[in-house]
Amino acid sequence: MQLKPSELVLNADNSIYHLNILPEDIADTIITVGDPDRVGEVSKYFDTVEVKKGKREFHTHTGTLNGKRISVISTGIGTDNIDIVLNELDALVNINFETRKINSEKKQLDIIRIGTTGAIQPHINVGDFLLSEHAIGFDSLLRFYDAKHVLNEEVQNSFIKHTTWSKDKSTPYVVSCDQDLAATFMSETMHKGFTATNVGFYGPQGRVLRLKTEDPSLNDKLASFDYNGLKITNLEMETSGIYGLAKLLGHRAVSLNCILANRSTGEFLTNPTEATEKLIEYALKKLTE
Ligand code: R1P
Repeated sequence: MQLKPSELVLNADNSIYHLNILPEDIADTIITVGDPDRVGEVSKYFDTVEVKKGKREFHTHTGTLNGKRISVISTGIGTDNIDIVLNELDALVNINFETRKINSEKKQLDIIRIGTTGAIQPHINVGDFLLSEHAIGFDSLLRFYDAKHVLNEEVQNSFIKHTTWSKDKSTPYVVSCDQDLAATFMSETMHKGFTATNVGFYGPQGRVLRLKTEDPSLNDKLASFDYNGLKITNLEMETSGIYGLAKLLGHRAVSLNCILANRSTGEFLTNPTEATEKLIEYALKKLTE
C-alpha cells in the first residue's frame, strides 16, 4: 500500500514533516531530551557531529562518540509531541520515502530518554537518578492506537480502584521499558522506578497556584498506591508515550530521569543544570563503554 501525501507528510527535500530530517540523518541509537537547549549539552561530548538540523521544538544532532553513531533529538514537552517524534523516527527507518511503502524488513531503534522529573517518595533525593522500569500514562495517547496487547490492565485496574479515578479523565494505562536496554544503564546509584506521566505540569501534577484541582489528594493517592510492592516513584510528562509507541512499533526504549524536585518534601534542586549534566555524562558513558 502506498501512503498518501496527506498521511506520510514530507517536505520538499523529502525530509519528514516535523523533524525536518532525512533517513540518513539519524543513527540507530537515539537520545531524546525535552529541552531543545539540552541537545547541544549532549552533542558537545561527541567526537564528531555530522548533522545539525531542526524545526519548531524538534532539534537533531547526529555524531559519533567512541566510534558509536548517536543522534540526540529534542521532543519538547508532552506525549502529544512524543506521538510526532516516535512516529516520524519510525517512518525514517521503516518506510521508503521514494515509493511511500513500508519496508518488508523492519529496523529496530534504541531510544533513550534523558529527562528531568519530580519524585513523590520521600526516600528519593533531589539530584538522584531514576530509571523508569514501568510508566503509567494519564495522557490518552495510547488509547488512540490498537494497543491493548502492550498494556498491563491488572495494574491499571488496581490503580483506578485505589485512586477512585474519575471517569471524566482518560483511563490510565501501564507500559514498561525494554529490560535489555535498561540493563545497560543500571548501577547501584540508579533508582528503579514506576513513573507517572502527566498531561500537564500544574493541576495534573497536583500543583496549586490559583486553581483548585479536581482531586486535592491525588499525589497522596499516587504515593500510597502499592501493587505487590510496585510503587509510583516520580512524575514527568513523556515516558508512557515513549514506552507505549516504542513497543507498538518494535523499538527498544528506556527513560532515565534526573530528580529535580521532591514533591513530598517540597525541595527543588538549586542547580538543576549541573545535575542534568551529570545524568548526560552517566548515560553517554554507559552507552559507549
Ligand atoms: C516539565 O518542566 C518538563 O520537564 C520534564 C517533564 O517531563 C517535562 O517535559 O522533562 P524534560 O526536562 O526532559 O523536558
